[in-house]
Amino acid sequence: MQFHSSLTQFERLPLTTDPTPEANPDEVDIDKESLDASLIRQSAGTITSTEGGNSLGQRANSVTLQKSEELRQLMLAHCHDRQLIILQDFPDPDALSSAWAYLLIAQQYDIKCEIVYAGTLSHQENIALVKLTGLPAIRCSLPNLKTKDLSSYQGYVLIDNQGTTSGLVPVVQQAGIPLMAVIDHHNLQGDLKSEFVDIRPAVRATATIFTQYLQAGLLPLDSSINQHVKCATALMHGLRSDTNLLMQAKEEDFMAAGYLSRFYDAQLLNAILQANRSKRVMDVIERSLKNRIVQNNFSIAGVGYLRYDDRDAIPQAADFLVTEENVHTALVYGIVHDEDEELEVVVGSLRTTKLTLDPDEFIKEAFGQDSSGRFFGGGRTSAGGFEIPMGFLSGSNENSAYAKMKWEVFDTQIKQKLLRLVNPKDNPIQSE
Ligand SMILES: [Mn+2]
Repeated sequence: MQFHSSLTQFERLPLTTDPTPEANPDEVDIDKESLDASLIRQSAGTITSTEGGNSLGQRANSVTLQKSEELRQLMLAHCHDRQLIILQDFPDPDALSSAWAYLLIAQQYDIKCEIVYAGTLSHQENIALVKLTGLPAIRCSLPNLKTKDLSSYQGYVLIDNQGTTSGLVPVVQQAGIPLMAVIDHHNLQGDLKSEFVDIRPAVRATATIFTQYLQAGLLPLDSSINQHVKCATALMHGLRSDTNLLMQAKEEDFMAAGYLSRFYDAQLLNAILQANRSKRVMDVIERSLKNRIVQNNFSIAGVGYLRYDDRDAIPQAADFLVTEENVHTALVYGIVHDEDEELEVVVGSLRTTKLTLDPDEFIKEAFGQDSSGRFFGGGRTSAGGFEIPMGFLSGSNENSAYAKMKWEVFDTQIKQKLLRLVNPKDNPIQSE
């Protein structure tokens, strides 16, 4: 059973309002340059760029029109279906808002969607986002999913993930529910058999892709409809948080933000961003500061044990540590304990401002794969994460000597694996 995913969520807002500005590394161009734009328009049928096609880059525009039309066809073919939209176990604003946009598009075709995730919303801003906008995402733990009548769903959809970060996916697969659509901007994680695929690693946020769908006419936003305003606000939040407050945004993301700016509610967004950190999250950040070691511009900190609900403190601590002078990469990790299931997992986050460091490569290289060939983690531009299940060693922490010893073993092992890459003298695997 793979309750915990091999990747963790990567999308976080920085702790300070002063993140290091950075340019973007070269990336794979997946646009279909060779496609004749006029042909695409022709095949696009009823899809028209209602909001000024010349405002988007030509190539981006043609990919958008083609994908929007494909998605429209998919929805037409599945009218009246019930679908599960599965998010990563710990969904972020990009995933949540994009899923909501999918749900609203699908509603027009009488497709009933349920947005589910297995873990928790542990970031204070995510909780605020869901509460303040009424975003219809539901926690569905693994045991919960097993009690559901899965045969009533005709398909499932993966948004802002490719199934590798959700514990729910194996269960849904086992139940024989077909994969309808995958819409994501992370690097391709493996073979996917899906009716519709739109994976664009060059785009900074899945919210950008969805905004383009809306703009292409899949759901024209209307500022007199409250739900549209709230969804636009959520998408704006998702887009901003995945682009480091637009600092890593590219033209397409800015275009999308520009479009959303006509509909979103700035006050509502402000209220979401005002959400405060809990004391426990602050304590984890404090531990990361105390425990950090800095070597070769890498800041590495183990923070010990955390409750499941505070898991998000780890990426927030990494966001903070990477802001230190002379640090380009921060790695923070801890043992997350799930009281309900007596499960423990080592969770870690990486943040980098170093253009030549690929978080996906770095984490895969550092921690390798489990016995079934699954990587313990991966990443996208400037951020990455990992999860290492502790299996048999989980629990029994009431014996404090044992708990302490267990932490020390994991702490030492993780540091060893990281320092192997951080100190190129010891090992020639370079990040340049
Ligand atoms: Mn994302």
